[in-house]
Amino acid sequence: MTRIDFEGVPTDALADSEQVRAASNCFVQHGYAILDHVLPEGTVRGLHDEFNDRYRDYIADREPEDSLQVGNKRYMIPLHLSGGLGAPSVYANPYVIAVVRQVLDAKAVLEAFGAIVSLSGSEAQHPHPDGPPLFAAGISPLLPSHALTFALPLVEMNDVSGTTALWPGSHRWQDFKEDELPAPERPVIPVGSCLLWDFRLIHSGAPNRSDRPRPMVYATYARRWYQDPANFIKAAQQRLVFEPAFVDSVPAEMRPLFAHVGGAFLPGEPLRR
Ligand SMILES: O=C(O)CCC(=O)C(=O)O
Repeated sequence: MTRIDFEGVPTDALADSEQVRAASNCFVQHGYAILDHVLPEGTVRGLHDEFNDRYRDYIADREPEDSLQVGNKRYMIPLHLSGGLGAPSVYANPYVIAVVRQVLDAKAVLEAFGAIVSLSGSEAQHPHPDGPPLFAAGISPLLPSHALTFALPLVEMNDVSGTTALWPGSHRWQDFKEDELPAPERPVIPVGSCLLWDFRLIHSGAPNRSDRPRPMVYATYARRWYQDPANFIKAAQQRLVFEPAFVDSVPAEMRPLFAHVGGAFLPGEPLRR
C-alpha cells in the first residue's frame, strides 16, 4: 500500500509539496491515502486520554439518542468542537486539508465531525461505501470525488485492535457483491497517522480482538453542496457540535470549512449574472 510520510514537512506552500501531490494522486487513483506523522504521537495519546475522560458515557454497547450504531459493538458518536479533540490541528490538520483541497475543492467544507468507537469484541462490518452513488450507479464512479472520510485512530489500528479494511480502486466500481470481493488491504495505522478514503470506496471496519475499545476521530469533508444522506438519520444526531464562541477561534484560512453552516462565517460567492 502507498503511504506518504509528512514527518517534518513544512506547512507553508503545502499545496506545491511532493507529499501532498503524492497523497492526492494516490487518493484519486486508488480511492484512499495514508498520511503518516500528521500529528505527534504524544499529542494523539493525549487526545485518547481526553476522549476516555470526556466521552466515557459513550464507551458502552448501547446507542445514545445522538449517536448511531454502525455495526456490531460499533458506534458513531458526535464530538464537541472544543478542547484538544476540537483543535484546528485535528479538524483542520494542515496536511489533511492540503490534500482535501486538491482532491475535492478549495472550498470544501467540514460536513460532519465525531468519533467511531469499535468496542472490544466488535465484529467485522459489512463492506460498504459511505454514501449512495451520485446521480446513478453508472455515472458516479466516473466523477471526481465529492466527499471523503478522514480517520484519525486514537490507538494503533492493526490486526488485533482492528483496522479499516479497504478495497483499493472500488470507488470506480459500478457495483459489488459482498461474497465475490477480493481480499482487502488491511493497513496498520500507527498513532499520529491517518487515513482518508473516498465516500465511494468500499471499506469495512475490522473486528476488534483486543481487550480495549478502539476509538477513531472521523471527519467528513465534502464539496459545499453535498450533505451526507446516509449517516444522520435520527433527529438528535448533529453533524457539527460547537458553541457560538468557537466561530471566533477558527483560523482565517480554515473558515471556508464552515461556509455551509447556518449564519455562515463566509458568504458564498454570488454567480455573475
Ligand atoms: O470502524 C472502522 O474502522 C470503520 C467504520 C466505518 O467505516 C463506518 O462506520 O462507516
